[in-house]
Amino acid sequence: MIIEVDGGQIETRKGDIAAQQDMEAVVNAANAELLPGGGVAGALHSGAGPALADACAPFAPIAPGEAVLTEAFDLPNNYVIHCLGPVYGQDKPEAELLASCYEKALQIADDHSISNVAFPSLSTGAFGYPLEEAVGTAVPEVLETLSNCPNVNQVCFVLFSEKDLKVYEDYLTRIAG
Ligand code: AR6
Repeated sequence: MIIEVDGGQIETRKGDIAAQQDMEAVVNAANAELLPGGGVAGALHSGAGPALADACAPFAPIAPGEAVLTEAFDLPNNYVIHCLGPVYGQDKPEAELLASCYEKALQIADDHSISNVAFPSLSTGAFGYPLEEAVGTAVPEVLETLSNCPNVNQVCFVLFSEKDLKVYEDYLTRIAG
């Protein structure tokens, strides 16, 4: 689904974050060391090739809530923005740290004149953040930050399952309505 919001467009789609041909930047659900891992990080590093880990090395380690930018190498994008989401129940305050990832990623995109950015659902896989709770932080933060990022026109949430997509779409339908 696509909704028009203050400052641009929000889109949701089901898919693989490593296969987003039309996005200038994709966001990585990274680990602190910015190394290849499972889930999103595994998919992006394997799509980008080993040069991505080399490009990440000078920035590591990063703290929960932080974001850093690299090239995207063999991915079909220009940039990867690596975010370290909070581990649920461990890195606190979780909601603030999760919001910070979305805010900083969009600010970095804006600073680099990146017009569209695709996010996975940060922290809701290996890091254990309950999806409904994460959506209630991620979406409002994106809406607020997007309105202050004149260069970013579109944010796309790329969800891996039909079930996750529905949670995002139900939330957006509620707030858009
Ligand atoms: N495309 C889109 N979404 C995906 C993909 C994909 N290819 N693969 C998984 N998801 P996760 P986290 C979904 O675990 O919770 C890594 O090992 C997944 O279903 O990738 O922030 C890193 O190295 C879930 O909804 O990220 C870190 O150590 C969401 O993306 C750690 O996991 C996030 O799942 C980060 O954990």
